[in-house]
Amino acid sequence: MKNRQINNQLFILFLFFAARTFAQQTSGITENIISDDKGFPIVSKEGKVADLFYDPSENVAVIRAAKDLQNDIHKVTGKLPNLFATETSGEFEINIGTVGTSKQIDKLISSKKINAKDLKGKWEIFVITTVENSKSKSKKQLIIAGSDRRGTIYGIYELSKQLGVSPWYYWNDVPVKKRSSAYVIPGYFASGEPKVKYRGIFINDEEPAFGTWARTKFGDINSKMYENMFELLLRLRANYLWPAMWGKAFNEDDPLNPKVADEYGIVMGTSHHEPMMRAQKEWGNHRKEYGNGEWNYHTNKDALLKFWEDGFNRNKNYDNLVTMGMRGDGDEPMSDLGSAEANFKLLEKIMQDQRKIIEKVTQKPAKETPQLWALYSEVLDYYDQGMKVPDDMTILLCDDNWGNVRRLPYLDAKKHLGGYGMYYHVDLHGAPRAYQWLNMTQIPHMWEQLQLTYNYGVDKIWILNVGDLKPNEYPKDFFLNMAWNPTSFTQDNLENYTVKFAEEHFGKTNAKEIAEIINLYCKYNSRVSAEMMNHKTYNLQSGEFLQVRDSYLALETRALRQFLTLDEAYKDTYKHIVLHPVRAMANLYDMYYAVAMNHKLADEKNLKANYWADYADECFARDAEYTEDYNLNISGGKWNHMMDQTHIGYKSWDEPKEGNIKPTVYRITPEEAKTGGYIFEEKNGVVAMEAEHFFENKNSKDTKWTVIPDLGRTLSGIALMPYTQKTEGAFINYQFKLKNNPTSIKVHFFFDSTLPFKKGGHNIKTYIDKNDSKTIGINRDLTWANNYTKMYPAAAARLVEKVETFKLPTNQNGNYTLTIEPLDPGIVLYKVVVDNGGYEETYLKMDESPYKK
Ligand code: REL
Repeated sequence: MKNRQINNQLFILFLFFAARTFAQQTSGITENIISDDKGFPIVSKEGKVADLFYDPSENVAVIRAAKDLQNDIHKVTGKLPNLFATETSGEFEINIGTVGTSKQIDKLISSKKINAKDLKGKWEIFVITTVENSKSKSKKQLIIAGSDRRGTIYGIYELSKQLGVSPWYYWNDVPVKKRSSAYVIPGYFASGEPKVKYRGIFINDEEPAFGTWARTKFGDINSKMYENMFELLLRLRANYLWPAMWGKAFNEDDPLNPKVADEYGIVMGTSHHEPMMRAQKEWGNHRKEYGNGEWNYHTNKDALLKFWEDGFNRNKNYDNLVTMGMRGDGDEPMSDLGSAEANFKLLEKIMQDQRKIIEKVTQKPAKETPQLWALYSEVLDYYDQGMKVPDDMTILLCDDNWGNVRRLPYLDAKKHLGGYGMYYHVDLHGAPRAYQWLNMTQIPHMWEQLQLTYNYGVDKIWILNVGDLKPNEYPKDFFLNMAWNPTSFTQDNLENYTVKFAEEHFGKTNAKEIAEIINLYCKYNSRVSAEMMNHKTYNLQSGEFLQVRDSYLALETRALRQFLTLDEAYKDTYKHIVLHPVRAMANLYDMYYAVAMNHKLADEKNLKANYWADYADECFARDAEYTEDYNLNISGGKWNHMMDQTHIGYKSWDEPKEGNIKPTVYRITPEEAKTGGYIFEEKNGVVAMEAEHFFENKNSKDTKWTVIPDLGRTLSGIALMPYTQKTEGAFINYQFKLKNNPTSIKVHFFFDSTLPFKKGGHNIKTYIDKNDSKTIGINRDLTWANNYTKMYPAAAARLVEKVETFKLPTNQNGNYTLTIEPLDPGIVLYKVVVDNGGYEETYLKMDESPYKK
């Protein structure tokens, strides 16, 4: 008996540790807990649906989220469960509740069916488990229990997500994954505490895109709109928001805003430079009521204190994380008091006074209201110079607006009690150039900087400037996932994260390819932002520009190929988060490449400049079409205006006010056009010259040197035409510069595989600077007698190569002219490569070397 007891105890201990291990594994990226047929039936195979219930005294935010679960089960399975504010008589029940509020959950803790340690006194933790019903052993309950209201809500949304409702269902129109039955696998699933306490976003730089979208869809950036945003935050296990503030006042524009935020359970703040829960715009709105003074603590202290007190008083009953301190009006530095010390002493005083207001309004010590002080821009200097911050206040460190953290706590210094936060950007309206159009951030960089951030003890607040939110869905998702559990991400599992993100949106089949496309476009975009790029960004001459443009076009092809075969249901979502960003940016690369080609060819007075001018114009027009397609066609126009951001033609940090500016291109008239004049330079031991890029040529009496565009493996061919006329007196030459003065040089000539249609074949005379003249037969041996060894191979290669070594004249300072005289008509020259030691066998016969004209 005794032994049995010990065994039982050991077994319970084992279960406990198994559960703990699971808890650790499941924090961050969670395991699958849903099955089609095993465990607790949310909807059974027979079509029976479990009831949902919560305690009548449960927090309104939990009740609201429980209603979402009710709807989500319906959306997924087609069965609408009952939702009761009391225990039901149903056979299977889903019991939703918060420790300390729900009597049922508290009982389960007392009866040790839920481990108290997993929930009590914890921040935003949840447990999902199945237990037997207390009233009848044949009845089962699925428990979603939270340590606090958000813990319970996160548990609810975890179940929703696992059932098949993506957190992004509204914002990315992700289709619900339908199933006829859904069971929760038996087990004890605990989320673990989030490693960062406040995790949130800042809607910023929201005009014209986000703002116009919201006004068109909801009438304003109002509580109807925010409901969707709050829900998204909760579904992504975030808890904190800095609302849009460009000429906007969250608490006044729609007085329901803060109330609704609270009904969702969101902690509200204001941006880094808007203290005491008041938007900067409110100062503009109410200045007169406060005596019409300045935004200056020196000259207008009493009015400002009153202004702040009124604002704080208005919001006192909600869950706030209060921005403290003060900057100049409109996110400017405060006026300089002459010395750094005087500046920060004033700031210290301002914060003390603000804290007095908090104490007066809340009737509690200031430390009981969460506060932050943001070290944005010049404010970091005050901190570095030793400004004193109250112990309980969180110091919000910042990045440089581009995703590089500016300052971290010193590892060996005494830890500031209020802890540290990080304000991070994936969007900027600022210097050196705004980036606001598409996502320009790559996850590996974000991870690298954020793991650094976390490892230096920054874990109280992580807040991300997401701009308009919409084109930044992916980095936002990553940021919030990482904020929940930074250490669950390593350099080796970042790719898995993207696959999971893709899977959540599009299902398993397409996920890997989508993840690769997303990662590649982020990588390409993080090289240079759309707004920063122009026709000079990449090196045209070296082939770099062609390479990056072609890579982007190849990526677009991959995205389009996938789009075409994708299930219809996913097409809108795919357009939002894959196809639009890829094709719009590929088009920009294509456009700037065309502009670069146009400028170069126009400079050379090459008529082909006109082709590239038209090409660039078409790309510009296509950009507008893509924008329109996104705005008007995705999900029936649901996202109208979300792509309104200007992104072409920036001349300073700020966007051109007249909208996208078409890049300047030049057109050449036939009268202006000039050919020849190319002088090549050696690069990597070779001088490779396309045949049409000659220095000089001379026609024979009745022929003309004629370029046959696109003939051959690379650029074109050049020949004396017509072929029926004699070639006497004609020549073409190539000028080049070698880095040294070799005594002899090898030259590779590449011709079209013309057969010896006239007896004796086709021949050229060739020499360098009138020295060492050679006569080369191009095709004499391409005869039937050699059909398998020479004729067919040349025909299949569509190329004839001849190699000749020339003695070089001395005293040339490296400058040479290679001349070719065709001795017969019908010879097409493709390319000439001078080998000064660097020739390599490549199929396209070496990239063209740099030249001047
Ligand atoms: O990106 C930032 O953090 C700031 O430039 C903005 O917060 C800024 O305050 C601006 O939107 C308006 O003032």
